[in-house]
Amino acid sequence: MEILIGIITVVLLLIVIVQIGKVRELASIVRNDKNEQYEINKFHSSLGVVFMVVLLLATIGSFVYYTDYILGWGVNTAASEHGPSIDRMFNITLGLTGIVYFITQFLLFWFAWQYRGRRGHKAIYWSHNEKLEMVWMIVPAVAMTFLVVGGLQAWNDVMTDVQEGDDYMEIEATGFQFAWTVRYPGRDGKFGARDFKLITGTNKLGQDWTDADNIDDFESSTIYLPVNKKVRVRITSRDVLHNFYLPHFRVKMDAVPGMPTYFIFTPTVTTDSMRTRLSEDANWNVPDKKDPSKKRYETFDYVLACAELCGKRHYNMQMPVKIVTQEEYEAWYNNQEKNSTYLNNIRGDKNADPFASVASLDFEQILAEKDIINEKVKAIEDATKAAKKEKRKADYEALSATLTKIKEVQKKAITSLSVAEMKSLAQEATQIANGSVTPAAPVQEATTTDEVPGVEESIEQ
Ligand SMILES: [Cu+2]
Repeated sequence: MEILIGIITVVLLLIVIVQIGKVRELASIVRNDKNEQYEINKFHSSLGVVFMVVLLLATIGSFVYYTDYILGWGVNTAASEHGPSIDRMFNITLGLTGIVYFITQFLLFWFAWQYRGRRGHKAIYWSHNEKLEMVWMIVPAVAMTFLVVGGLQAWNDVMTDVQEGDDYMEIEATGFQFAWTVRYPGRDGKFGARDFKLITGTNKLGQDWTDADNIDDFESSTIYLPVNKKVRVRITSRDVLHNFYLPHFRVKMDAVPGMPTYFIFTPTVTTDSMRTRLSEDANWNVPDKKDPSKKRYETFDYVLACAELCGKRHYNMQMPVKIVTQEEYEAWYNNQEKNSTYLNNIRGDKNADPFASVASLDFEQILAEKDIINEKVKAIEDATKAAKKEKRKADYEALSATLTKIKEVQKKAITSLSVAEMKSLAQEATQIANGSVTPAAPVQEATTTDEVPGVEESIEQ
């Protein structure tokens, strides 16, 4: 309300000033007073110069004030491989348009002041000036060509699709009013087929359950990605236009219903490293508004947002993004497979499940074998930690070696699609774990085990 009153006051004041000016002008015409007109010209052109100075100072001031928020500057440098090329384009464009802005604004107001109507001055009539016209055509043409060609080059670099043999992973993001659904392809690396006609309350992506590739696909409410790994995002929409926007990675692509788009990028800064980077910035070293017990940088997360005005809760279309190390990613991934949309929502539903009659669904068995392997890994991990904590050096070394070995098995199990192979991997893991029961070195002291009986038990599993 106060703002409205303020605006109305300013508008009314301006009207009053304009009216007074008009009255003065009319009066001088009636009196046929030329001097009065020259005075008015001088006053107006001087006001213009004052306005110019204020405007240009305000431009510089706001630039300095917001430097910490400008993409590509300070802590806001891009966190992806292609990001710097986009930042460079932004900066070149900002620099060039900035220079043009200062020159043209200066000329605009300076001309109005320098060439105001004055006694004894008469305007020259110029029909045209070829030299001048060439200059103001060629200079912008060269500048524009430079910007467009540079932009096109950056665009082509960024938008080149993955080639055969590339090492990359794929996720799928579907926008709908008002959230994102992010799907991972599961251990087969393939997304199952979708059909919008199959969309229901339990099948929000319209996955076709007769396509076995869908069985291991799972959704996640946070995007997890390993650092330095190329990721191709399939972008789709279920209703209206949305836009898949990851500002920190300079990723931005429309999500169009009925027309899949994509974006390929490689995140280069983990969430943890980004937090460390932000901790060095004063703006981030303040208590977080939502959780004052923590600093702002401590609660930082990368974010996926929607950058297309898509409806009244458009602002709500956010999803946290975590960039983690390869090991952290695998640990996370290992726990996600059981969230397969098929296993959670469809399995056992007689009407919807085409595999209902298949008593031993391979995927379920594969996950069961995987659980055995994960259990063994966990036991060795715990034993290794305990040995480290109790400073049993020889035990620790032996267990570390075992851990490396068993983790290799675990790694193989992440992508295996065969029940038989998973069974043999589970056996292998069990053997490795059992083999580590006797510590390699005889340094083992009875007292140590007595103090921590749990350690030996967990090794023996
Ligand atoms: Cu949206």
